[in-house]
Amino acid sequence: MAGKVTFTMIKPDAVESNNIGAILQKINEAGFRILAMKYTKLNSESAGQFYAVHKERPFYGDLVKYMSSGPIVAAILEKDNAVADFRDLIGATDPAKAAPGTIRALFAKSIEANAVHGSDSDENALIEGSFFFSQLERF
Ligand code: IDP
Ligand code: MG
Repeated sequence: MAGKVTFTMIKPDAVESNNIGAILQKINEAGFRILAMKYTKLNSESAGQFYAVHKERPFYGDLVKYMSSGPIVAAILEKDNAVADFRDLIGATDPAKAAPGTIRALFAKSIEANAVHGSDSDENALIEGSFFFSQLERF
């Protein structure tokens, strides 16, 4: 499945603002198929684990607090060139720098509360997808 799937989360700010439906519509319109989806909540331990790669960055503590502050939607998405195309669809990390029409430009509140996550490589898409979903081979 390398190259064909990516992993996303709709983050607490976007869930709180009732933007799950609008964001999923954007994702579908861009040609992504939802292979698995879960509405759930991270506690601080699991958010810390998910973002462990950012442990040394100054915003890590705040990020863990934010990502465990409310429910999220986790999903595995399928499309050719999924990782790169999804990063294009969501836009830059900082919504002030995200291209017009991207999900972060439309829905993000701040560089931290930036509406959605998108994997940055095929390898991380598998690691992150496995964090929330078992039996990935079925996809
Ligand atoms: P990405 O989500 O665009 O891949 P990363 O650099 O991987 O961005 O950072 C992970 C998450 O950490 C971001 O989506 C955002 O929520 C948060 N973050 C990144 N940079 C900052 C920052 O400078 N201040 C506060 N939060 C940040
Ligand atoms: Mg990242």
